[in-house]
Amino acid sequence: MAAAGLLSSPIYAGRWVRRRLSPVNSANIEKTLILVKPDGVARGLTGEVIGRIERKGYAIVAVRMLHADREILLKHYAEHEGKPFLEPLIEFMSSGPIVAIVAQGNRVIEGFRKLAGVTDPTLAEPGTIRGDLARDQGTKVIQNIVHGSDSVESATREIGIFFPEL
Ligand code: IDP
Ligand code: MG
Repeated sequence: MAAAGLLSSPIYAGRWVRRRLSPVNSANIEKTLILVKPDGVARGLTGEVIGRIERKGYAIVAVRMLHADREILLKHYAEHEGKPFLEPLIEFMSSGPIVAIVAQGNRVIEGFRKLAGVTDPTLAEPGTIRGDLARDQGTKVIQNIVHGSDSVESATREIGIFFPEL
């Protein structure tokens, strides 16, 4: 009763709403680059991925569907140069259309990686995109529905590759 009384007071409710909606530390507002990979697009999971990002509360600030070529993918996956899965990865990522998304929010880089789950879909926790929607298919490259930037530096670099106009 007392709590309801407090919340129904316009001044208190206004403060409560502001506290809940505004980030405590606005310095942590980030952008991240998310890709729905060819397996996700082919299976009609683009809406599911975007829905999960939105339901978590992050803002979608840009979306683009494209068929990525080798050149753009070599740039995007530069950190994996020399690894045995790079060639199969490039082949897989260029096998069909992908959807590139920029999401924004407080600590969105870490937050989206939590939503995605770990790289190996067999080990990804149920409740995550990879844990719920992907499985080991015995392919040379792990097909796991989504990519998400792993640091502020990667996010800036990757957004520049897929959205040079931003
Ligand atoms: P991440 O996507 O979880 O950040 P990364 O290590 O950056 O994982 O690898 C990029 C992508 O390369 C993965 O999402 C997956 O598709 C593929 N990949 C990573 N490690 C392996 C591996 O050991 N074997 C096959 N494919 C892999
Ligand atoms: Mg990565």
